[in-house]
Amino acid sequence: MNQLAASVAAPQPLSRAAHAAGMAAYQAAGETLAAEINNRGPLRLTADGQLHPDIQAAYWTHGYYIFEGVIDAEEVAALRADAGEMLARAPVGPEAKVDAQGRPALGLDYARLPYRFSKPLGDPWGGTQLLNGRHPAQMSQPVPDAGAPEHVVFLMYAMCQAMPSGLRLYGHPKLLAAAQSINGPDFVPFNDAIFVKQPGLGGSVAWHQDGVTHWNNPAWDEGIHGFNYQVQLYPTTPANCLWVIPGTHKRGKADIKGMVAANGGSEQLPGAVPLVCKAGDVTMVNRQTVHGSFANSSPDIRISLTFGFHRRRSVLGQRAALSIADTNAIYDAQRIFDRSAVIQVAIDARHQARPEEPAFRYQPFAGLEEEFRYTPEVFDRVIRDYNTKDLAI
Ligand SMILES: O=C(O)CCC(=O)C(=O)O
Repeated sequence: MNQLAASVAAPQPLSRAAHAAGMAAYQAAGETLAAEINNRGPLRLTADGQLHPDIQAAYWTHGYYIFEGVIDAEEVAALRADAGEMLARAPVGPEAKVDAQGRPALGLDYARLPYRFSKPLGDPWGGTQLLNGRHPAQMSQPVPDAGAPEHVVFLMYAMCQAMPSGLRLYGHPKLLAAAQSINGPDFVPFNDAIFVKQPGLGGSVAWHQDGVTHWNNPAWDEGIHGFNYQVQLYPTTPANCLWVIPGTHKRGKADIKGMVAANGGSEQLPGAVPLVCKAGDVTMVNRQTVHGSFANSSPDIRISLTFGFHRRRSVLGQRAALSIADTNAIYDAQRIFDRSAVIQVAIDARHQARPEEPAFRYQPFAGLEEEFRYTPEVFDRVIRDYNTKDLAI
């Protein structure tokens, strides 16, 4: 084969810089659309503690909302410090037992190891059967700059156990009030995961819808798979942030492979908007909204504390799914109660740290508050390994 034929047969893999440049026009179009929809603002509650009806309506119309300035600078600083510490104490690779300083890694004694890795700029889930096969199309995986490590931390679990500030965040009164308005006063937790998109290295999350349980349920509706918050610890940009396709939460199961094929095989799906935030902003994304994020070929870090909530009736009696599918657990009332107790303990942990802030009253634990104070004994009983009781659907 002559040299020309060889170069036609094997196109050069995309470099990090070429990937970044190739995103520019798509990012600009997404920002224009996001500005037109303008689905953002402060987290406003009514006098009786409901999420403002205008925000509820906007959320149900578009399948997402950006709450601006929810987390104050002091709390962001505490969260950054704890997340940074968690990152520093990660094992140096998926099989390693020590961190970069040679110390025993955090979480070796947790029931579920709290770290997941990706190849730099890789797509660990797209086009695989992992997580119920919900990421059907693989994203492009540019080649990182020289000197990149073999693996990078992609996800960190167990923030309520590993990060004191993470537990306090979980008890945030306004975020819980909004969860109550969307999912009802008996709302229940889902799980939590910290997405880490390191500059020039962070992997992509292929387009997907989160929910896997209720697509064929005769009682299916646009809220049946709940929603996720993402608390942003750093300003986000179109290059590193989460993207959503507004309105897709209403349309049932999306044919994502078909959408990519109809787009000429390009992952730059039309009609998507970037959720660009400042530090301390919080996004709320319906778990049925088509969403994803691209390889972080940009120079900016993103750390997003992600935690979700469901209607109780969406999880009661359901079988474990997604990252805990292999447990084959059924979510009975006891499991729901045990996992929901994390919310009540978080409320008290927050109240102890911020006594001047009105505490949220979580209806399922009304009258049980004394049993779920934040103490060392309760930490061991409720918080340690709490994520073995996640309620993924
Ligand atoms: O933040 C990201 O990049 C992905 C988040 C996501 O897919 C999710 O929360 O389900």
